[in-house]
Amino acid sequence: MDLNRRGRRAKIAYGAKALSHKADPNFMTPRIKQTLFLVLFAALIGSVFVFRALRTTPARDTLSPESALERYGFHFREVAKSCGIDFVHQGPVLDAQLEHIMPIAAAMGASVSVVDFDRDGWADLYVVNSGPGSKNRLYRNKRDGTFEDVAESMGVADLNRAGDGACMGAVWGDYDNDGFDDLFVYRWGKPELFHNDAGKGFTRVSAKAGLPGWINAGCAIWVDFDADGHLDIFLAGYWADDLDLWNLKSTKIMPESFQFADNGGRRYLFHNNGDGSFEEVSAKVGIASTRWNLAVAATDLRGTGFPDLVLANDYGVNEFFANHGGKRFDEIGKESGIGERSKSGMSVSFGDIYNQGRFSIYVTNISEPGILLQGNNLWVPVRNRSGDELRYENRADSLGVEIGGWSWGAQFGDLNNDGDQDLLLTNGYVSSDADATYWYDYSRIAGAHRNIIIDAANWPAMKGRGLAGRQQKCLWINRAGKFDDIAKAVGVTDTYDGRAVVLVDLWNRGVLDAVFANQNGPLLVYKNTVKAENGWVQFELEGKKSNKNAIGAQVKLFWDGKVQLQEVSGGNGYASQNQRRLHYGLGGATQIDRVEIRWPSGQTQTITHPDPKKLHRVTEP
Ligand SMILES: [Ca+2]
Ligand SMILES: [Ca+2]
Ligand SMILES: [Ca+2]
Ligand SMILES: [Ca+2]
Repeated sequence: MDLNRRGRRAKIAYGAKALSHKADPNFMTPRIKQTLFLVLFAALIGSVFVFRALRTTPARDTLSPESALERYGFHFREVAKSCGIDFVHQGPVLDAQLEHIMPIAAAMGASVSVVDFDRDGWADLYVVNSGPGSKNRLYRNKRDGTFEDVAESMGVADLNRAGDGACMGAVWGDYDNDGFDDLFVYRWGKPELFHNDAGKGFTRVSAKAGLPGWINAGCAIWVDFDADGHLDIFLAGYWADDLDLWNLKSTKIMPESFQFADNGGRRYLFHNNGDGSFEEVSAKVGIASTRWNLAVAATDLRGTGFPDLVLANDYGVNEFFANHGGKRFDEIGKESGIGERSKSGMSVSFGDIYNQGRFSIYVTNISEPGILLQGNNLWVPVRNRSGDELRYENRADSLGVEIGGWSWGAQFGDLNNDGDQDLLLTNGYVSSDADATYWYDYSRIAGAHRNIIIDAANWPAMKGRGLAGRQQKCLWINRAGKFDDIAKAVGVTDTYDGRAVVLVDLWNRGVLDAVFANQNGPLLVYKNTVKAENGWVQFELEGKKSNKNAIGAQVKLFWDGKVQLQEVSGGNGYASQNQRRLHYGLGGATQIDRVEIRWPSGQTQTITHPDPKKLHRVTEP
């Protein structure tokens, strides 16, 4: 609305300027030509691709750790090397017919997920690689501030062999409820399930599970969609299913449109039969879509007791699959307000940003100053509407979390333990040393006819140029529902091409540390220091009737006149999985009124006055 108006004004202004040159036969200088193309690009891509004066709040200048601690209550220090982590991601190398656009065709694969695979109470990290023959890492937490890679000896390293595809991400879930988290790895290629053998090794069980031979996956999560106590897998495709990206029969593999592409990969819902096998039931429950998917997250948004699915799609609108009793799903993106506009969705996360016991939804997109402004979305539930009347409105602009560059993964978490959920975002597409950028050519192809766009052979060669690279990450601190980007001030200063970000208390200190996975870049570990006066409390849940991981449990903390809702998650953001342990900041409060847990089984439990500054392990009654 407001955004469109401004956009139209900007376009008209550009148009008038160009027309005034009409008498001059040489007016089409390369610069004007480029500008015209970019305007055309915006017009063709539709209302959400608009020009307007940027109203960003630039990241504050850097501060000393002491000043940051004083002013904001926390600061980060990047410590990957000193804690023994030297991982550098290698991107996929696809069919040579894509060589001219390889940096953007193969721009994904950096992923990180948190697990305590050996159940020693200390968080470990699993990181996937994507280059031919490259190795994944499983970093075991040695409890002394360092990590060691045990992927090779555990049998989960060598997962990028020729013929198997390239890893895109991994999520952990205890599918057989034996107490140890099992590993699901998804690729542009063969999906794999590994059984965790009591933390001592892993056994590949993909064949027994009945997984398909090939899926060009964009994302996957663990979710118990029918609340039967067994974790199911939801997985969505990016590229079309029949493509082998290493042996292309045709180059007509690209999206058919930058706005409404429907020629991507299909969705899969693997129902866990409880005996180690899975049945694919997407058609049976009414989930059918072939949009180019990049992210999904599940939670019960409608208060039915069953988890709904929110999907962020590239080259199109987002989807909201409403879960009806674990038996049927309806796509209500448009009705709910989150599927109205086509953008380039890349991450989904849920956060109770106002401490009112309800989730808002954050989905990231693309914003490039002066060229393309989609803006990220923060969908806040409209007051007093729930169930089938549930509606969301996008408040990203007014709350200050709209502009985040070429955005990828984003996570909510209370980074300074003041009781308000903050938001951490990673970004950047393709960095290069070249002065020239690919934006002009990118806009030309984006504005072209379907038959042109769809054929990779028509995409202009990148020739070493970058596209929206070297971007400063965003860390928005939440002050009573208003967000302020202080990333640089608190020490988050890298400009790698970020993809995934996770939040995890790596050293059991009662704070959330952050780990970033970067495309063709190093894994970064940002260690958090929070001022001691701010309290916190953590909960680790174990289901009995519910799935053992308690994925899907909703937990409300009541304290200091506030309530904060969090949920145990089986994967969210982009290609990532946070710790399942729930972490709440308490600010200056020294007492907690109560905690209300709604287990995935539907059972509710209340704990009164749990001690602050403590991790509580809670088993389902
Ligand atoms: Ca561990
Ligand atoms: Ca298990
Ligand atoms: Ca299930
Ligand atoms: Ca906070």
